[in-house]
Amino acid sequence: MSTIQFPEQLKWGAATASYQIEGAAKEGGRAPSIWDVFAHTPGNVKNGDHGDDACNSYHMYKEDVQHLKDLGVDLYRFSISWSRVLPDGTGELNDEGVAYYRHLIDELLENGIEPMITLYHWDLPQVLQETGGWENRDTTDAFLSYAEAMFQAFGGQVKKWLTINEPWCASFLSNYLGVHAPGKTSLQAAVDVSHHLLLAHGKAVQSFRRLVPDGEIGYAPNVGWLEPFTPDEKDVQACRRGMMWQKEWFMDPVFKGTYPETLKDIFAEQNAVLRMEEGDLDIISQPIDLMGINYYTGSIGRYKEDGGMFQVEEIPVDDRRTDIDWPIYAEGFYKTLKDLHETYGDVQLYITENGACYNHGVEEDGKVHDQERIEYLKQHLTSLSRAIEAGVPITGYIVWSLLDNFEWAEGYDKRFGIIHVNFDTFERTRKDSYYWYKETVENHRFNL
Ligand code: JJW
Repeated sequence: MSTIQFPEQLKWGAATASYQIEGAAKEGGRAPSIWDVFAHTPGNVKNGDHGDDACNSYHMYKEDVQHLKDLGVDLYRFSISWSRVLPDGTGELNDEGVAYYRHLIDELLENGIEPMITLYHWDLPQVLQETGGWENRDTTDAFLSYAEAMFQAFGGQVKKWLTINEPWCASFLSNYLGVHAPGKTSLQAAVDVSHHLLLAHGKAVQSFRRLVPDGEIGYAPNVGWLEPFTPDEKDVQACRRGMMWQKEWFMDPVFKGTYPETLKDIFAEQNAVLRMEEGDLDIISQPIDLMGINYYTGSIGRYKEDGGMFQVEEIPVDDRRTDIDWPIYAEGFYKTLKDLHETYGDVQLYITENGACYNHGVEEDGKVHDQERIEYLKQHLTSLSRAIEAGVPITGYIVWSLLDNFEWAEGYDKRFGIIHVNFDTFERTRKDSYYWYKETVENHRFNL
């Protein structure tokens, strides 16, 4: 038996997002977001599921904070529902919505848990979608005013902030692949959205320096690892193109003030052009304090002539998959962290999401025996520990997710929680993985 040991100062956390857990979609003055509209349109989400009630965390946040407290984590990463605090998208704050987050933050702090706020976790106010959503450059200013209002309201108590969660999902998956809200299938729309998300990020960072001078801010891109099938240059380049889509497209502008030319050219071949204004890249490349990495999966990439825009075919490393069908590749997590450090230097990294979908239910003994999730976490935390030992500056690890929740287009069938949720009664049941994580957090180590 070997032991995996973590530094004492590594911070541990658990994460959720507003639309996935809050429910109370029509309560407290909240207005609809693009996800309310998308989920209520038949055919978009499995089983016709939607976030109207979700985990009912809006009403049960005190219980949820107790689960966090008993878990022993340092951090709780949650997101703010923009349309709950600003039902018109901009303008007048909804006091009731602001009060909900204030109570949540107070509850966390009283229990010794540090809040980490994500400003944008995909739930754009629908009213802003009606004027073009993220395709409209004006939305970046709407985001800025929302961000400023939140910095002013909570910046005194909350010192860790993330602007945008998984910008690849919010742009390409949502506007080109059509899988997430608003469900468009236009590459030009997706390219515009990706630029505007980054611009909105940059604008918020600028203003954060003024409004929360003692705080730390960053964003949370998702990265799926791809590695070449053979050392053949064709496979190597195919993987580079595939990786570029999630990695360089969303990181080069922030860390280097450029977009990757190769990708601009590929998009242009599809008649999608990157439209920018003078000075945009200066705003986007504002220095940030931390980068959040969301890692779930990795694959082998192989050159394929008719393999889509990037001429790459993704092949699973082996046949191990989670219940959402994503290949398991823990080695890719280590390689991702090493690679990001080598490419972008010494930016402080938080793993803002990592976790696994397994759909175990509550058994007759009243427990949830999710051994597979524990194995997934062990493998990925082993990679994390190796990356730390190799000198990658990693400050925190935040598991996705505290609770089973509304898994977007997959609905409630796909469970990522370390706590089981019964979506009829909202009853929470701590899974075996909860107890395993608790012990790991407590001891800063686990046994393989
Ligand atoms: C890709 C589907 C091909 C969330 C994807 C679908 C294939 C046409 C999990 N991270 O719930 C990526 N998540 O809210 C944020 N991350 O393609 C948090 N990425 O389409 C978690 C889904 C995802 C995806 C889901």
